[in-house]
Amino acid sequence: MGQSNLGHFQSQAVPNTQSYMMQDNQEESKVQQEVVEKIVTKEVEKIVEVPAKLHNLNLKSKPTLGYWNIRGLGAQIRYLFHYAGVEFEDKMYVYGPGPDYDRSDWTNVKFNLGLDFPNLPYLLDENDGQNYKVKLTETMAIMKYVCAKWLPELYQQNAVEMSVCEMLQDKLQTLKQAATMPCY
Ligand SMILES: N[C@@H](CCC(=O)N[C@@H](CS)C(=O)NCC(=O)O)C(=O)O
Repeated sequence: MGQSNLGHFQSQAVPNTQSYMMQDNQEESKVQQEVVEKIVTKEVEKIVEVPAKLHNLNLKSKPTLGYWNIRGLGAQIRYLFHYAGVEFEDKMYVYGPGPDYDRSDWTNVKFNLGLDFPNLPYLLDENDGQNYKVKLTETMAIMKYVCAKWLPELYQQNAVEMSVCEMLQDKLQTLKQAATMPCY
């Protein structure tokens, strides 16, 4: 709780930010180059090519999905969990009735969950007994994580299939944006 998620990855892949900022330009581009190489050769390779089962992720872990007690952006993630047969905690925050629309059920905890970009929906996963190693927001990032971990056949078979998924996502997003406001 309260611990930044990015720190976990920075400590593995990115050099100390402060000393990095103090480098002169030449030194800076060398460091930058090293970071990029490290990310491209190690991190991306790991994410794109290695099956989820080999990521040392616990496929039996029980994730927590946080969202309002409505369908909204939460429904698609709930459907995905049901489709994958993954048991999850469906933490629903109460959105108060008008005219006040009290959001305090969420805002009271919003900045205490260790989320880098606190928002709803969020996903907490991979609890090691004390902390969640995975703390995500952004609906699409959450859905891709769920697929990469539990349903790799839907998303990350290879670069071509993945890019087709990305393309469809962007097209659907445009369609959805056009439909959402008129619906509300
Ligand atoms: N880009 C974000 C948007 C998330 C968002 O707008 N969440 C709304 C509900 S649909 C919210 O009430 N967030 C809580 C907050 O802003 O504190 C995503 O796709 O997940």
